Parts: sequence; C-alpha cells; structure tokens
Amino acid sequence: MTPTDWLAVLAGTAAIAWVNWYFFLSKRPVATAAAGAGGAQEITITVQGGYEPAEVKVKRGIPVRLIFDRRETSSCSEEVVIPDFGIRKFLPAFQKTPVELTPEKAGAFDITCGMSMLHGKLIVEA
Ligand SMILES: [Cu+2]
Repeated sequence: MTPTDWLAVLAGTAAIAWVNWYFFLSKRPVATAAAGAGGAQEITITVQGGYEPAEVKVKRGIPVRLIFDRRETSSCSEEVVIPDFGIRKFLPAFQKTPVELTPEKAGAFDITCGMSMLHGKLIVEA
C-alpha cells in the first residue's frame, strides 16, 4: 500500500471510532430537577446546538419548571416542543424562557426543537 492508502485507512478507522464513541459511549448528561420557587421542580436547560442536560429527571405529580436558556440564534432551536404535553414554545435568543407542566404519569417524554432535530428527554419517575 502507498502512504496515501495508509492515510485513508487511518482516517477511516478514526472516523469509525469517533462515531462509535459519539453514539454509544459518550454519556448523555442526565440531571435531576431540584425544588425551586413555589415548590416546583426546577431545572435550567442550556440550548446551544442541543439540550444540556439532554435528559431531565422529575417526579410525577409535582409541577415542573423547565427553564430553557437559549444561547444561540440558530433558527433550529428557536422553538421547543414537548408533544405529550401539548407544548410548543418560542425561545427568544439569549433569554431564559420557562416552560411549566405537571407530569401526571411516569414515562419518558420527548423534548425536541420545532423541526425535531434536537432531542432531549423528560423522564418522569413515579
Ligand atoms: Cu431544529
């Protein structure tokens, strides 16, 4: 093989390793909402090319306040959607926008952007 071939093999191997790491090994950040104002479970989710933390754990039956801290102007993230709760909210850039809901049943619920490209999860524990 020529040096160019070796480079191609190396680059290919590195790309595969990265994809595997990214999708299977990199830990998706999970955080648990804490008690905030008015007894609601509160957590701030940073919106910047994704949701951070991507998974939020809350308890069933207690009001939840998700504060979306949008730190970009990318049109992708300008809307946040939580279909199971009928929520679709505009997130102004560089502002914190609260979204309130009360989970009545346990389960994992999707949080996405308006085009369903960014993904997060609301995990409701019984
Ligand atoms: Cu999007």
